[in-house]
Amino acid sequence: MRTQVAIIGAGPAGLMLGRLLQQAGIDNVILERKSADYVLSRIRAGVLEQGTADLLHKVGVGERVQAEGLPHDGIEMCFDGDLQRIDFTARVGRHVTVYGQTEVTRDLMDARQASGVETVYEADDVALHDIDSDHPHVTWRKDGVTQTLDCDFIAGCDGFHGVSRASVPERALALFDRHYPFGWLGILVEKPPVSEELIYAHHERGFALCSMRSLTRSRYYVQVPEGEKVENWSDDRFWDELRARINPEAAERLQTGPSIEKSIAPLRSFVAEPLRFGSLFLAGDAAHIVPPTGAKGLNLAISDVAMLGAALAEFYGERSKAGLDTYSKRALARIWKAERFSWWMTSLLHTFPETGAFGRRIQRADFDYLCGSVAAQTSLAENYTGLSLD
Ligand code: RFL
Ligand code: PHB
Repeated sequence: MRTQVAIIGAGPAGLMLGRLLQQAGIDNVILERKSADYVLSRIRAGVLEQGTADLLHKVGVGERVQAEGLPHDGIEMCFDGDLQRIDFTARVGRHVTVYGQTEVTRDLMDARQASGVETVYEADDVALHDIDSDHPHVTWRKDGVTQTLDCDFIAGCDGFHGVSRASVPERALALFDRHYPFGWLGILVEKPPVSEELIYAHHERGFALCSMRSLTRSRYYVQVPEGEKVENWSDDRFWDELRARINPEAAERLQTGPSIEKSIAPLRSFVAEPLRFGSLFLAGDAAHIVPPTGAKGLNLAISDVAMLGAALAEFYGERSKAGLDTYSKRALARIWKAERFSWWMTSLLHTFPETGAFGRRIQRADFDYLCGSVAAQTSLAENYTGLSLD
């Protein structure tokens, strides 16, 4: 088998890149380790930057996000019960859209299937070969049979635990990593959200987030210590903890019910540099991880492939390597800004076992500064709604 671009991974990065390439007339095949149903069952991100929603429209899959996505003009920040709204529209004239990652993935998968472009699901033992040459190839096993795909380029869109980054020789990558000593326990519940907008709450008991998937389905998170087990959290314990951490008016309004999903996600910051090794390009979680506090992971995956897709289109359309040669540098410049913002939101809103009373006073000062400064609110709004691609 032969294609122009082999894409590893059918998450949002791989599927969006596939769509962009298809629209530019570039042949591509996606190889995904899991089944389509499994990919769609992962509950993850919920907030789309304006640029992400715009790109869904641009590539012709914007119908559902337009009809079902919830435009949000701001967020509520809460510190020990005190509330401050950050008004995105007033500060930067932009908004975000609440629309689940699962739905983004479904829209892209449906469009891909309808257009007949090849995706191989349940591809076992995907392996990358000759990535330091102009003639790489990929092998995998399906139903016990080994298959080979020759290509010009490989796009590693296979997430943090994928095979692509692991195929680059160790000496060729610099890794930057920050570990946080806590995770997020999240639940999904078939109840209307507690508030029209998301509430990000700092409390001495720990961080809490009130989010949503629709007007009838809510997503809530609480910070839990590293190593905590989901089995230790009955629904009742979760609701009591959430109520204790958010502002009293919201706690009073909160509608609880049986959880339909409950899981713990670890938090980390991570960047691998550079994003190119020979004919392999890394994009999305394969190259970087942000803690979810800034709602940036999915959006960064999409902005990476927007740049990579344009660079590949330039290569095939104009025979220019300029975009491919600068992809890593351009994407990393934006990635590090999102890393900084996600780290800052995490630092402001979580309790850190080691920082003590001084650290808490600094966090309070950071929150008070945000409340009193239009410049600080503008900075938050600019980053949260998404920086431009350049
Ligand atoms: P994905 O989504 O992990 O997709 C990678 C795909 O590659 C496949 N794969 C392989 N395929 C073939 N061979 C192999 N060897 C393979 N190894 C892996 C996998 O099965 C998978 O299908 O990466 P991608 O496309 O880069 O997308 C990144 C996003 O999924 C991620 O950044 C976000 O979910 C992060 N995130 C959030 N991002 C936001 O922008 N806004 C949010 O509100 C937000 N909330 C979150 C989040 C992530 C969370 N968790 C669980 C980590 C909330 C949570 C709780
Ligand atoms: C979510 O709804 O899952 C969500 C929203 C905002 C975040 C993280 C996760 O910052």
